[in-house]
Amino acid sequence: MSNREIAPHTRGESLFVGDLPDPPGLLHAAVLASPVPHARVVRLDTTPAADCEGVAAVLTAADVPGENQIGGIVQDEPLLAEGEVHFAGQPIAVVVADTPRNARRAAAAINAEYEELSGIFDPREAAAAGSLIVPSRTFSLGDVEKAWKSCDVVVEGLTESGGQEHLYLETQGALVIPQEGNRLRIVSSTQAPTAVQRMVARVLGRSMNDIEVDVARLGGAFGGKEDQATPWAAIAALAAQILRRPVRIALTRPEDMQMTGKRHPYSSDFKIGLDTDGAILAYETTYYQNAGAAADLSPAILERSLFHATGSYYIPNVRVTALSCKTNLPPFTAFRGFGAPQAMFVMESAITRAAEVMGVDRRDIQRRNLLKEGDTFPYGMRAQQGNAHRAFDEALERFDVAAIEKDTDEYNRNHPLRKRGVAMMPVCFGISFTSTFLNQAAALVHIYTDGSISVSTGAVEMGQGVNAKILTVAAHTLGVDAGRIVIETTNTLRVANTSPTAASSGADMNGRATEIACTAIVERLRTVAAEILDTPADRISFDSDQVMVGGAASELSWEKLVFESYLRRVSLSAQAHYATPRIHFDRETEKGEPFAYHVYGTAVVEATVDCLRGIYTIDRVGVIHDAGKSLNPLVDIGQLEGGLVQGIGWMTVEELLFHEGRNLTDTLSTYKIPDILSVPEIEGHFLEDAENPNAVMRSKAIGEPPLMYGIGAYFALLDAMRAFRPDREAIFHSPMTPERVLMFLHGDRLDEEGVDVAEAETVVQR
Ligand code: LUZ
Ligand code: MOS
Repeated sequence: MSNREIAPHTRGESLFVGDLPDPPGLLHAAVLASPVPHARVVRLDTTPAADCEGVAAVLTAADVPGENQIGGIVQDEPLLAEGEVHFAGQPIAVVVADTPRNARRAAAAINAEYEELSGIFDPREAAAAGSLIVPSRTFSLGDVEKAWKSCDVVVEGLTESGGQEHLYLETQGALVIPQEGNRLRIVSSTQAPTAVQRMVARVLGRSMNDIEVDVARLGGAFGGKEDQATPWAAIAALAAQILRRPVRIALTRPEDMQMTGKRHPYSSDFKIGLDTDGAILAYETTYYQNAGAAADLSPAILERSLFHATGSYYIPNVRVTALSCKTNLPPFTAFRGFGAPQAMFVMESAITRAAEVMGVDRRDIQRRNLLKEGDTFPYGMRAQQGNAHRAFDEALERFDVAAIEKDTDEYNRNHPLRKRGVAMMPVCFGISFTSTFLNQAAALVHIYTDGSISVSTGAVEMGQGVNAKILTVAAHTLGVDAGRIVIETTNTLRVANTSPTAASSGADMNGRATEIACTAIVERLRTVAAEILDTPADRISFDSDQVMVGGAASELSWEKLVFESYLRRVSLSAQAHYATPRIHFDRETEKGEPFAYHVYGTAVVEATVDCLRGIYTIDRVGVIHDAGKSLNPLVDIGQLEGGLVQGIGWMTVEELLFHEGRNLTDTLSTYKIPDILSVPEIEGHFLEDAENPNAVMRSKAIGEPPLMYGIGAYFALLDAMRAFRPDREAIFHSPMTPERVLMFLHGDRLDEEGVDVAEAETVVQR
């Protein structure tokens, strides 16, 4: 949001897809989705639906004029099922009617019969059956086999991390309006306008220049609209093209929760080896990624897991393997962190287990092994800054972790039924798309003859504040008041071939493109100003709507200069393209320099567990975060807090449950996210003097990294639980719901009949 958008947003005046005025003749689409996870569709009779009130058409795969295929990385995903269904929630048919209600009623009237097939839901089972999305990949450094022999301690273990529902406020949707020549204008709630344009063209058998995609803003996305906004736009476009009428689709919350993918659940094995000083000498893991029924972005997410396998640590001998396992669940997809949170959870679990076996503080192992400048990642790149250490040590000091731990110990001694835990969570996150070609962006800047300015880029505003940041870049580069600038909608006619606004790189790359375009105009204006003021061009600069000569304001204003430039037939528009320099990666050797830079930081998380009930609070989180030279500290603190709370949710109360392939948590009464009352006291600070030479205006990307601070909540809870049950081994199975806490604390004291009353009484008396 830019400043101009905040007031209308707050007043509820900003328009989302569902709020746009109905175009004349508007129809509404609803989807028949598979109720079963794996089956042959033996009968699909749409006539009962066609006979329903208000129905304009019922469409199936047979009605797709182009390719019935929306797979991006792998061509394995039909838009509408053909013959077989592979997950519960898979779209089979589309009904278009005069009202959303009539469309949904008619969809329910379709007569479909299924011959159910056996399904696979567990990633390890899928791997054992050879059901993989793509071949497995392994990153390695040094020689783990040799290294195990020199370790004093080697421990192994297993971790599970659950999926996560995006729960963007605005559900998936699109509005498609046929234009002259049956070209289509699509307003889509997507992070990837070009992906929508490309896939719609493909499905409809059209060329991309027949399809315009426009995005004003999204009501949240979190990765859920990077790939998975596309089918809904394609479904509406299919109906609009065939019927030559405007069509809107907007999923209800339960539809969205049942039909769309979420964060990938992972099941992982780890093995870690250390010397008696706590130096990690070797680390080995296998990640079983539950990819669901189609590839979607899973291979890229798998890759990012490998890139983040060692978290914030330098480990000289590493071998990490990742398998993308095909199951009969909805295709899991991008979610803030994109595979990195899953990998970091495994790393922290391994360290925690090692600390437990060695009888040392987890924090000492963490600190001992933090990345230093020049250390090599398993993928060959070297750490460029010493900010992992700086952030960790500043967190220790600023939040006085020694005092917190002392208080915690004392609290735990004095409270038999309540225990506290403290965990530090260091984060290191690579910035850039891991697919090198996606690291490009463009901007189009117009200055109108009255001096007002219009900026278009490929960045999509989804509440993350990218427009505010681009506004800052444009105002700074042009030397004008931000009030002169409008950030336009993201539109494929103005900025083409956009990468998704994803990978935390939206402001970085589109900001750079904006800077380049503005600089080109500034250079032209400088020449005109030099002529008018009769002074060398290198003495001219622009500041606060004034032309400056040698740093002092001249009599020439921005507006006068702009109009004078127009009269002299100087172009007041510029288009610019930015491609992140230097980055490369070789998938043969699995080595390269895939990231422009890394973001670092450390959180200190404090939690209290009620050991009788299993309920808990995350009390306080202190964060030292490396934001470079923040482009907008208010936006960045907002991202830090929001990401952190989302990460805490993933690790604690957000439990995504499937039973036999059916989502049991498809409403807000069954899927819990943190509410405002459960949000901890958060104290976030940015690392000082952390200017980043590798991003726009020396800033750093912010979107995803803070989510991973939330992983600390798991380990703070675990410490509290183990203060109550020091006899039990740590478990690494997230989310740590109150039920799971209770089972850890007392589960072994229940007999088969239920509660062992004598034991329970003893527990109460303690
Ligand atoms: N999307 C993507 C992402 O296509 N590639 C990435 O590397 C990535 N990383 C984070 C979030 N989304
Ligand atoms: Mo994303 S997980 O769409 O940056």
